[in-house]
Amino acid sequence: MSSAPVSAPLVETPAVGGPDRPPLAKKVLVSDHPTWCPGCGDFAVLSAVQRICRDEQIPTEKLAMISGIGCSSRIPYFVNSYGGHFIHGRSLPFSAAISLGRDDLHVFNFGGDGDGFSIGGNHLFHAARKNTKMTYVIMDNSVYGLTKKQTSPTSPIGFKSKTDPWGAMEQPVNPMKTLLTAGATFVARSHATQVNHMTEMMLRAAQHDGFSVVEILSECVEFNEGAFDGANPRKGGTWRTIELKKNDGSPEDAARHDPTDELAALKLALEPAPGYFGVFYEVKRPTKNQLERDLITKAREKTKGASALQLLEGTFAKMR
Ligand SMILES: Cc1ncc(C[n+]2csc(CCOP(=O)(O)OP(=O)(O)O)c2C)c(N)n1
Ligand code: SF4
Ligand SMILES: [Mg+2]
Repeated sequence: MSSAPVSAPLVETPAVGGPDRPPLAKKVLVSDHPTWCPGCGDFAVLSAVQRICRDEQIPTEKLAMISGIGCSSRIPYFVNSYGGHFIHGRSLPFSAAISLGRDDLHVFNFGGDGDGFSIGGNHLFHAARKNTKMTYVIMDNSVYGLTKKQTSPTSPIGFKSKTDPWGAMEQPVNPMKTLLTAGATFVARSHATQVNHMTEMMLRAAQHDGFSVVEILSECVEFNEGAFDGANPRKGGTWRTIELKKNDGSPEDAARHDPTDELAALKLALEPAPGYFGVFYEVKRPTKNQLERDLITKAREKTKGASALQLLEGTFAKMR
């Protein structure tokens, strides 16, 4: 899934599945014991991430699991890989630096609705437009879980919380609309109870060359119980998936969604809650990783492979 590294890793480890290393088993990706409340939707998200890393045989030393702060952001503790639990809302620029410096790594970024759309909202916008290669998994429970029930940017109007004891009054963020208009090149949505669908969306996101985002509705059983039952058929809800175009010329294909059509994606995003699930948008655009690689190559050609010291000395010489 990755392209040539900007800088080579310090230590080369044997290839998984090769003579010196067995195929990657899911248990190898497990680290520590998750500390979430029993029944929390985040368990299913963790399991799906470990499943795709196992299925894709991504060696643990090629994985970087980064997060902000929140219950959802605990994920890096539970995956055996490089990891970072960063400042609330600030994990995207941190992940971008890792991706640009070591683009042989698969960078996953995890966070909650508060981390992504509230304190980290500004970083989300710029990470999306820059198209730095990483996969951002937003575990949306429509509440601040870790800090024990405050209104979050995705809490619906009327949601009673410690910050809105009489019910939330403000218009919530529409995650799909926000991500599309910010310029993300892969935007998908899923539900933690729909395990196969969620795993498929995360896999597609991880295979995307660019900034990919999956919003996963992940129930906080402690502070927002039943919030996403409306999309859960086992709880009497309606599960509406996006059927993607097959380009097979059939009459029914006309009604299917073209994921490169931004306006069609926005139309789907505007559907009232619980809305649609699947791939809303998927396009190719040069990544910041590629643009920087090209720039470095051109600069090296121009300076005829001079070392950093020689360049510095040359600059000082011109200043004399
Ligand atoms: C700079 C800063 N501001 C506020 C906090 C307090 N805080 C910790 S987690 C959190 C919200 C978490 O909500 P969300 O991102 O939705 O994650 P969840 O716990 O719901 O998974 C807040 C406000 C903090 N740790 N750091
Ligand atoms: S408080 Fe909510 S989000 Fe946090 S671990 Fe418990 S159920 Fe999950
Ligand atoms: Mg939350």
